[in-house]
Amino acid sequence: MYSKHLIGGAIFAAATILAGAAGAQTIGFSQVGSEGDWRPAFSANMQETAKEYGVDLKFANAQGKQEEQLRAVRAFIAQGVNAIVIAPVVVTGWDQVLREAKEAKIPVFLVDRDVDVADKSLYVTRISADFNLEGKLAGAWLAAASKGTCKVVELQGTVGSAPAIERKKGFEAVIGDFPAMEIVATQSGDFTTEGGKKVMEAFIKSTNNLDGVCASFAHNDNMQLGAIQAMKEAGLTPGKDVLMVSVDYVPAIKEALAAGAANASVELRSAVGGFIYPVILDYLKSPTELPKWIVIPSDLHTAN
Ligand code: GYE
Repeated sequence: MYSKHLIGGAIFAAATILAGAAGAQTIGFSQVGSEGDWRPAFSANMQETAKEYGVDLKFANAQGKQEEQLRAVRAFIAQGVNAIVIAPVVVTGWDQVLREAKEAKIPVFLVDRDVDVADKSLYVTRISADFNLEGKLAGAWLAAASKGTCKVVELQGTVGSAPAIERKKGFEAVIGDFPAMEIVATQSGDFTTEGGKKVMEAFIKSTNNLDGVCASFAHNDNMQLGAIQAMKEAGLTPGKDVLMVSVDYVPAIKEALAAGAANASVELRSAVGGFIYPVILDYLKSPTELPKWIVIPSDLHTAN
């Protein structure tokens, strides 16, 4: 025997599904890849929150390759999705495919990383953190922690990516004000733990065990975690011998902060579907001109 309650519930559920189906928006999301710990957390949040907003999300993982992203975006255009979301691997090479989306009248939203296009009307808006500010926060923390005297090794993110470009610029802008602060070695570790480990191993060799080096600035936590491993293997004490500052604030760096192996991390929020979907859905309901950048705040976290 069915209770009234159960039947009522079933009718409500059916109505919700129907309403959802009638109004469901299909959104194609071309994601960078699954490098590091931050990116998969961001992907998972985008997939989970899509359900909450009744979005039918077509998710494409480009495995770090721009060609894959171009293919995915063209496939979304061919499928006639309602909107396209792109987290672009690198800033260049987007003009043509964005023109194709515009011709197909499919609005494009950038998330996380940026593109470098002359015609900004090719996308509606970008919803992301301020990578330049993240670099500045890291630089300002280090200037204070080192009292303005510090030789820095830098582990850069993916070459040509917006966060690698902007975090470096922001960091340099701040330390440039301190005559006794300088970057003595810099190399890309491609935002991965393995990449960071290799780069730090090379720095350890080229600087005679980080002799005179006061800090490691990594464009993301995963590279810093790799660097921490490399330093420990070389008998060094990260967090003490060398100040460790990075970006993302993933769970593993929180552990390193608690253990004293890392000193500071700038948080890049990964649970941002709740910022992103309302912007897209409101726009689809009534398209209006939006600011070209909707900024998600960043926070600095230190060990104590
Ligand atoms: O910091 C890094 C990821 O694009 C800002 O990409 C993002 C960066 C993030 O690989 O961990």
